[in-house]
Amino acid sequence: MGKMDSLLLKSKFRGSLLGALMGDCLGSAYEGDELFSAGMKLVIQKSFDKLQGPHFKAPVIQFTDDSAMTRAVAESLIECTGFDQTHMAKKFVKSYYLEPNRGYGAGVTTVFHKLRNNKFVDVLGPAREQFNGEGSLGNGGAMRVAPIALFYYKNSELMVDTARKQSHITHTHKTGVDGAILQAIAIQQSLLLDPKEELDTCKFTDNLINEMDKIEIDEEGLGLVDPSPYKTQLKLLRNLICEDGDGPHDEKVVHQLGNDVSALHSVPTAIYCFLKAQKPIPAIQTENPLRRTVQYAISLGGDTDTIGSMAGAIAGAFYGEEMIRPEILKHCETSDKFRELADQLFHLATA
Ligand code: F2R
Ligand code: MG
Ligand code: MG
Repeated sequence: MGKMDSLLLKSKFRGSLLGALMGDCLGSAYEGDELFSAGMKLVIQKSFDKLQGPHFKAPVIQFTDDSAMTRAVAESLIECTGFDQTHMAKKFVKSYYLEPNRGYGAGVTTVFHKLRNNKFVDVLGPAREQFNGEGSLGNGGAMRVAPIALFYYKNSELMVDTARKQSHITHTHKTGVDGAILQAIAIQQSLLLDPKEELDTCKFTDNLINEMDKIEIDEEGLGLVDPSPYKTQLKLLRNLICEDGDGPHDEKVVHQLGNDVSALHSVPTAIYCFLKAQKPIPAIQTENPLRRTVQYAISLGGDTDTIGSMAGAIAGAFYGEEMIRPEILKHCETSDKFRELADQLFHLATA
């Protein structure tokens, strides 16, 4: 694609943040449940249909930690006109103490307490101490990374470096950090593609594999059993996407890619959901590929809000805001704020 039309790019910025919000809000009710039965998938289908219906006056669905932290990342980038690790750490802590009941990870709250107690003198120490010094391998660094992918979309090196540094505030385990980097690269790739052209899912995956090849280097000599676990997962993903017919059963997808709270077993799953939803999925009745992405992600069970949010961020960056149904979005808390943040990021990133 040549130089992208500015209106399309603006719509893609909005699509990515609103897609992330939508996945989080709609997935939150199901978080922690097993992979769903056919009956439960029908319940989810009906729930989405109802939300999309014109006259449904349901209460607005609240967002969780995924969106609270995404908002904090976006606000910090905007207020500092770029990345400032201490500023972002303060944003996370402030956001947490204002609304501690947003369903934060059990471990990450310890980081917030320690950061507040050390008055941000040591911004990276608390995260390093997590899980007996192993660091968190949770998907918290990945679930909030969309604003960084957007802000630095023109400079891949800076984007990767910033995705890494923002993770380090709470997550230091290599797979927690590399998951955030992979999610950022997937959003950037989607942002730069033309949604009017058919997406080459194999090429999309191969590009991710090539990028992770540069990232997954065991620089610290950790002697890992699998030194490139994301490449391994992405190769599994590629095989799943290429299966004939209606594709693999959901059980196989969950078994191979995972659906849990670890970054390694959720980021590739979110990417798979986006790629799979390029085509109709028999159990999911909608013509809208963005809704299909989010609904499919949630139907896999497990960490539904986070996988839904990450898949929504990638899909929204590809399709743009036009593919997000306003009837659904009006049921998601603070969507106006997320649109405003996307516009501010767009202006800064394209200035
Ligand atoms: N916390 C949740 N869901 C729990 C239920 C919420 C419920 N609906 C409610 O409202 O109360 N979801 C959120 O947490 C995930 C992101 O977590 P994050 O930010 O990565 O946090 P943390 O605590 O660092 O890691 C999460 C868990 O992963 C396990 N873990 C991490 N590193 C580990 C290690 N090195 N060894 C062993 N276990 C490790 C721990 O169980 C952590 O608590 C998202 O799903 C978000 O939606
Ligand atoms: Mg959550
Ligand atoms: Mg979650």
